[in-house]
Amino acid sequence: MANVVVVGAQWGDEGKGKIVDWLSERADIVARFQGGHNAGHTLVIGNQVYKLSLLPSGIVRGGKLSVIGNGVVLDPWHLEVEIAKLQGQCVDINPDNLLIAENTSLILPLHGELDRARESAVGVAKIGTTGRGIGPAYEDKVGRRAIRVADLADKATLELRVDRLLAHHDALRRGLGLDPIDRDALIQQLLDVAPKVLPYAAPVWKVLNDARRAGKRILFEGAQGALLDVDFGTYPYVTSSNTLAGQAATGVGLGPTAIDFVLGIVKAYTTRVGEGPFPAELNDEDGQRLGERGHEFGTVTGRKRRCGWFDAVLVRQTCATSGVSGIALTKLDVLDGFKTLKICVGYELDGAIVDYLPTAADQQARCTPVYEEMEGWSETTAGARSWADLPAQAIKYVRRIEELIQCPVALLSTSPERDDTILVT
Ligand code: 2SA
Ligand code: MG
Repeated sequence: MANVVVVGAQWGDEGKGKIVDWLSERADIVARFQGGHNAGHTLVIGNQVYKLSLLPSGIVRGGKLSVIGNGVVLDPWHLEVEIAKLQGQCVDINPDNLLIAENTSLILPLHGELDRARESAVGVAKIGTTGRGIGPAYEDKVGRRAIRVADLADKATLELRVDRLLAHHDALRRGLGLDPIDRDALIQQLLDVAPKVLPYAAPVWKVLNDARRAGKRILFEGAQGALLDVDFGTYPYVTSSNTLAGQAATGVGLGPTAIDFVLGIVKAYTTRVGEGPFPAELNDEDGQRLGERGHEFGTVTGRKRRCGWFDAVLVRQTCATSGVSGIALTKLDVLDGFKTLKICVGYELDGAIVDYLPTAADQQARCTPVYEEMEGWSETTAGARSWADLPAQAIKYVRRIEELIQCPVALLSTSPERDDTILVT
């Protein structure tokens, strides 16, 4: 398959990192198209553990071009730190294997500050963001006052852009009781960091269109998950970008015809970090056990993830909104040893059964899950490398999921190890 988009089909943390790494072997280019350093991908390669949040996963593999597309919001200081950290782990990073779109908007320190100030000001109404400035940076992009990578190359342009930006931010900061921004200091900070970013800057849209014509294979690496999409997620408890597969094209400067296959990454149960609706959430021993066995803590913030049973209603919905061609089912082994498993197959809303999550917040809050029960398995599935290694009940569980979400399972991942992956044919 030529160009594959990998997207999370739940609330993120489905295990995209490993699958992207597995697929990157078959790709020439790995591209990020949305989000920023709010993402967290853990890659285990041999005895090395790499933690990536902004850089595409392809960076740890030699001979690939990694690309940060215009749909991403980029914190240049974080970029510098992440590059240095990986270089410390002997990963080669240079302008030959990393490109950043010139029209990528920047995350500035004021964005992080604003993100955190807002979150603490609203108390219980908070979103539960990663505090990385993602939302405020996207607001400035859409508000047409962002500073973009290309602006770093010219001092006069940069000054104009900063003035435009601060006219907005200083007014906003007054309302939150924050001091105005020191204009000259910010300009100097940007000029200082510019040499760390500009060597990678390129017209990514052109590079990728040319690469496509030359028959190169592109792997699009999504961050977060479909239920955090700013349009189709559990708004307002979402991130500020489009996380659905359609964004892969716009987020790098290709058209939708560039996409050949959409792989949705789906965890065998459900987790969510941050606030917001979660119909199948478990606040009992089963939920506790899923969290412990699945090591459900955020890569970026270390926050404990909320856990629940597999919600087939939500995944059927996200497979539809992302046009998923096939799914990769991950972390099946976390379910090993449960006597009984439950799958959410519908919601009861005001006495009726609904087969999708309604948009209205009050209706979402009144949705209670309708479960189907399945017998579990006592054997271990961790590390299974073929279909034949799986207990019959586990196969039944996977097949039932396929049926319910109306989408085939293309891959099955049975441990964080790259080779513990079953290609389902
Ligand atoms: P933000 O910071 O504005 O994007 O936060 C808005 C909501 O989006 C959620 N969000 C995430 N949820 C799961 N995983 C994410 N990335 C990290 C990871 C999370 C971590 O992959 O491990 O380390 O905590 C991610 N990024 C954003 C966030 O929880 C809010 O609900
Ligand atoms: Mg993650």
